[in-house]
Amino acid sequence: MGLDNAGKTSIITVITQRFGFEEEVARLTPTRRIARDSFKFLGIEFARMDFGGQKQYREEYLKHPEKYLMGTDLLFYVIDAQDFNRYIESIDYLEEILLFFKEEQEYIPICILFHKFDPQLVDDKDINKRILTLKQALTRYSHAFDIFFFETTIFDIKSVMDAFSSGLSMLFEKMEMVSQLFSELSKNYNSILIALFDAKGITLGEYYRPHLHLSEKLKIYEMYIELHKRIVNENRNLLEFSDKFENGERFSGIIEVLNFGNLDFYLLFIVEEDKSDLEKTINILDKIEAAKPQMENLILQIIQ
Ligand SMILES: Nc1nc2c(ncn2[C@@H]2O[C@H](COP(=O)(O)OP(=O)(O)OP(=O)(O)O)[C@@H](O)[C@H]2O)c(=O)[nH]1
Ligand SMILES: [Mg+2]
Repeated sequence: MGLDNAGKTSIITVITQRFGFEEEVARLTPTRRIARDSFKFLGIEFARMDFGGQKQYREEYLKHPEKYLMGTDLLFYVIDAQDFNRYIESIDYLEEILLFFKEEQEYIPICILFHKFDPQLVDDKDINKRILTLKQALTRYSHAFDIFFFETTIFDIKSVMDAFSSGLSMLFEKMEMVSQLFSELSKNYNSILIALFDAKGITLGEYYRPHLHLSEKLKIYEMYIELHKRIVNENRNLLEFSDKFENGERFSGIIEVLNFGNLDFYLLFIVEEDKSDLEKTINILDKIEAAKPQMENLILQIIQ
């Protein structure tokens, strides 16, 4: 939910397509009423509703909230971070939505997306200050609701996928254990990243080497999307690769497909390349095989 023009439908388009979405996003027109679709995550079917944000629709939802909002498990609220003039209007709308859930005593997780936080704005003092002020104002709801903030932009697919994945993870109790496990595992290797994705690119858990630069994270994610396509097209279970960052640092990695019944998961593991001793790098990649049973066990617990 969110005001008209906030970017809700664009976000859903990015999540469902992941690549080649630019044309479709450019063609979007305001959503009329509610656009419904569904998706599967961890074998569970979710109904997703994209609430058209034009004034007449907002008024209708708020007039009969029980008709539209009852049974919601998770709310993503999208604010156009660039549209300062509408911050207050947007907060007012959110407040009314939360009032309904409060009355129903449905304290669902709320993910608030400061959207259109485009790459060139990351270091912009003005917008950062305004967003911070808004976050501070919103913390007054955090004693009743679990509120999570995200900065997103369609020009950084990962920012959108992270917000979506984190929101969904709230609905699966044991999911945070995946990242914990990866963080433990990372200590045994010179790991740059360990991540587990579902077939649609939703993150179940991840570990990134601290201080990994944003551009490096993006490079990895975009590379992953390409390699994932290759794995699917070539019907493979394993793919090894090697590449370098802009600063020249080389890395090696593998993607391994883990099957559980009809669910596929993708394990992405990237380590620093040991220039002086390539044998060592290969050993590390071999060794992660040893950690697989632990991982598989955890996945089983989550999907049960
Ligand atoms: N700069 C920038 N523009 C964006 C971003 N995401 C979406 N937009 C643009 O914002 C406009 C509105 O996007 P929509 O996704 O249609 O907005 P909406 O929230 O679905 O609007 P309603 O359906 O009317 O409620 C479009 O012109 C998009 O191209 C973003 O991350 N950055
Ligand atoms: Mg829309």
